[in-house]
Amino acid sequence: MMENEKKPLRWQEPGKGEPLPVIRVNQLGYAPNLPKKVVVTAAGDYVLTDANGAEVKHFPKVETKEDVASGDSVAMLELGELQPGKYTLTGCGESRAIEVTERPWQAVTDALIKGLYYQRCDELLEEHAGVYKHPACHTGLAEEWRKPDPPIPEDVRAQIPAHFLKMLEIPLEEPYGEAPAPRRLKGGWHDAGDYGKYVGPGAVTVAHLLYAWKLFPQGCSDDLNIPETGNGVPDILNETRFELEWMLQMQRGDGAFYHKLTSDHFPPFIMPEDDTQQEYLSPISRTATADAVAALALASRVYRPYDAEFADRCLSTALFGWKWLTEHPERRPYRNPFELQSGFYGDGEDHDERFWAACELYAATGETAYREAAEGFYREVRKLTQFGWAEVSGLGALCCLFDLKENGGELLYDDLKQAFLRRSEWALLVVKASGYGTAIPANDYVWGSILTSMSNAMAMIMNTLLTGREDMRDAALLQLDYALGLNAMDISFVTGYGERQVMFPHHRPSEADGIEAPVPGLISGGPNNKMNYSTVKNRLGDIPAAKSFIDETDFADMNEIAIYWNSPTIFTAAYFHSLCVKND
Ligand code: 9MR
Ligand code: ZN
Repeated sequence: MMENEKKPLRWQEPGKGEPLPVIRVNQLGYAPNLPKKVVVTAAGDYVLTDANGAEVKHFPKVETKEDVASGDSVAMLELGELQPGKYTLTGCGESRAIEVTERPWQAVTDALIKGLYYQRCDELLEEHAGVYKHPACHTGLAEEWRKPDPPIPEDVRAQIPAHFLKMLEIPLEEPYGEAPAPRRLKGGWHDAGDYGKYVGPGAVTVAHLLYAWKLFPQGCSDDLNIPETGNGVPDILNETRFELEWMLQMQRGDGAFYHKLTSDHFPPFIMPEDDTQQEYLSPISRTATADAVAALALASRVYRPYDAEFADRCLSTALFGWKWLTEHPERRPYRNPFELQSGFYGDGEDHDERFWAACELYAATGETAYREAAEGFYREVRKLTQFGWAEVSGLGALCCLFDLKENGGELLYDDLKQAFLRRSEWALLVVKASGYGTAIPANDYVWGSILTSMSNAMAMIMNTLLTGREDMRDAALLQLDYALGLNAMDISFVTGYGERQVMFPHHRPSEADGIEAPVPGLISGGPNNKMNYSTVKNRLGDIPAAKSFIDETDFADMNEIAIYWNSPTIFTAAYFHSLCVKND
């Protein structure tokens, strides 16, 4: 089943073309026993009718109020309990179809996981990838990057922004021993719209997937039509292992992990098999090392029932990485070589990564030394509800709250739980402050704002799992709704899904493959009004934050896709899909 038909609709720049519809919905529909929230952007009377035209619900004299992030005047309507069926909401001279089905998000949940399969650095066969097949890619031998930075001429230095100059003051990490022979690394996912592979972001993605599977196995399909389907291992674990096998190859001889494996420039918009630039193993980083340790320790637990040899390999690699970390306790952010101009993923703090790693090692081994280490780092972590590539405290919280539980003791369980619950209240407040129910503060539409929404969704789902609170669950559901169309642009951010979907993501294969529809199951980073290129400013002018978005390939800062944006969406979608399965 391929979603390769290009839909005629595409998003239009604000103020141009047809006005957007007054009624905004989750374009994939709603589940019978969960809230069904829609947003209307004009005051007036609204009527919900069923397939026979009979009135089901009347919303008289709906009043709107301003949504700060979008500048729209909006009201949110709750459609209430509805039997599966086709409905129509009518008001202000417009109608919109609304569908209620038993499993509205099954297909998109599966597609988001399958989206990672399409990111595999590998040959994609027609039987699994359909028209998106391609030959093997990035098959050359990677070299370790050992070039010292060239001196920067004074006139160039004068033009370099201060924060960048500060970064250049950090010494490059020392290489270890003799330069290793160039070697071929296999597998791993292409990170995003580029073909680089980065250990930290990969580890975070792995964790989202493994926890999604641990907490909501019923939400994760075992029939994704990937090469391993039917091998007796759940497909979400099959897909995740593809990244883990690559990560295992990213450990340096002394236990540290290379930060990334990339070429020294982003390639043009060509297919992966045509990207034959030299790939480099970058210098190591402490964040990458701790992230890999954590993900591999977690993997050792998850995969043990299926493959003890693989589990052992993950654990021994993690332990070796941890040894390096304990021998290198001083903080040092990743220092990128000046001329290795791929993604940076610089992160000034590594206590959250070390915290997460220590938690996972304690869970994997039961040894108190790891618990003590985790307790030490816990005193310094604050952002327990964040799950992105830079801030991983939330992943440590997942481990403590759902795996270690009471074994975590007073600090890592009782105290952490209270702190976590307190912090997740903030996510709920953000949702309540937003007219569209979006968990992105109006002043925080950053590069990859979808991560903020989904990170908060994860936190609110964890809250509801711990407390049973429905307000938290419902606010989390609004984030899935947001991704699938309940937003200021009436757009579904997931390629291949929804009535008006992202069609031109910043994604090299989608542009280069000659196929009209983009590769399906990939989520766009969404609106960003912080780092917009000057071309964006020229095009959009002074547009509200939640509308700082252009569905065009050029705009990496708004419309790129990334593995670690798919994965928290998978966590969220799998949770809600699992509720539908249970309700059956
Ligand atoms: O997701 C990253 C975002 O948080 C940063 O603001 C941005 C700029 O540094 O980089 C993003 O990551 C990109 C990475 O550097 C290279 N591959 C594509 C990633 C997604 O845009
Ligand atoms: Zn590749």
